[in-house]
Amino acid sequence: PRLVFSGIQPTGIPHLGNYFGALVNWVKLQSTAAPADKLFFSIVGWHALTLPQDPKLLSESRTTMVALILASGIDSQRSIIFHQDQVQNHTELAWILSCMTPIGKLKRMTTWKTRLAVSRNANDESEVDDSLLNAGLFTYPILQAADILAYRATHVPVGEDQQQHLELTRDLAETFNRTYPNPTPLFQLPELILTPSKRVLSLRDPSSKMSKSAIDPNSRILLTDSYETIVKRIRSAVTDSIAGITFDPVERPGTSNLLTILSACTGEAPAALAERYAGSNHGTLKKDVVEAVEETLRKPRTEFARLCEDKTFLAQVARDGAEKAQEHSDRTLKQVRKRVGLS
Ligand code: AQP
Repeated sequence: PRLVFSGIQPTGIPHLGNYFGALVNWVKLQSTAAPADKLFFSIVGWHALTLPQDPKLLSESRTTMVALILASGIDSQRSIIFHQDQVQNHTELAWILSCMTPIGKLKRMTTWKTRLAVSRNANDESEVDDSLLNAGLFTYPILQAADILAYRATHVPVGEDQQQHLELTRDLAETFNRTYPNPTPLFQLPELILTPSKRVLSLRDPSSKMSKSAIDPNSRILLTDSYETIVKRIRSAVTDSIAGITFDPVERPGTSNLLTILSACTGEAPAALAERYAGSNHGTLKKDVVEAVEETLRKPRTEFARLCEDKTFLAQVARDGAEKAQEHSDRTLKQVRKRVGLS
């Protein structure tokens, strides 16, 4: 049987990128899972702390995320939805793994290199200065490895940006198995399930991805946005002044992003859509994107509003999830402690 593990940060309402890049795939995995398969979907609060968070907003986002995962179609009877921060095994395993992780490996993580580049530009210094970045930003890939390995997950659905972190996870699993081989290797190497959908880009700056934490709210469409907001944000999406529609992510990232979104909503390939819209203008394309997005989000939005009325149920889902996650990860940690000599 497969054990699927994936996570999402409680850093705000998910946008179309999170929806197509993560949530929709989780629902697909849930519907195609064999009866013996287990699915764990974690709201990773500790990861959220790598960037400054307003405590009140973070606390609200944690609850909201439970509702949004359910509203997207995850069934709490079938899958385990839980808060990472309610299961201490993650941090304990992360510490043990961090004592086996060469610093050089962490320095090679593209996510870390990007952070460095961003901070360097902000300070306008030629030398890379990491002295002000927090250590959590540097070591969080180890916490991610612990999230996965604590459940001995066999399959991890993630986007391309996370591929390198999964490699690290596999490396750490192997190192642990080699260092503590008896009686049999503890960890099976988790496999990546690469998200099939394309990365959704910012509506205001198509050179970057759509992100919860980007400053301009018009750069993204949230799962809870009203029809009016969707209209406003798609209408103001940055495109180009080239006549007609083609799918060319390099030369026409804004236009191609609209086709990517339409494709994710309708299931039709971006290239096929481009052919159909070849003679149309951006106005026509945008109008159809609005309708497709509205059609896609209507159900989760309504379901979300309904679930938010039932805080007791949401708390119950999180409590049940944490209990099951604890029980499951306890089995791994018991073994880990014994093998390293701390039991
Ligand atoms: N723009 C995107 N297109 C496709 N997939 C995306 N994901 C994120 N942005 C896009 C995928 O969503 C999952 C959960 O993401 P996360 O909340 O754990 O963190 P993130 O990747 O850092 O997403 P954000 O929106 O950019 O959050 P902030 O701004 O808080 O850092 C992941 O599987 C990710 O690939």
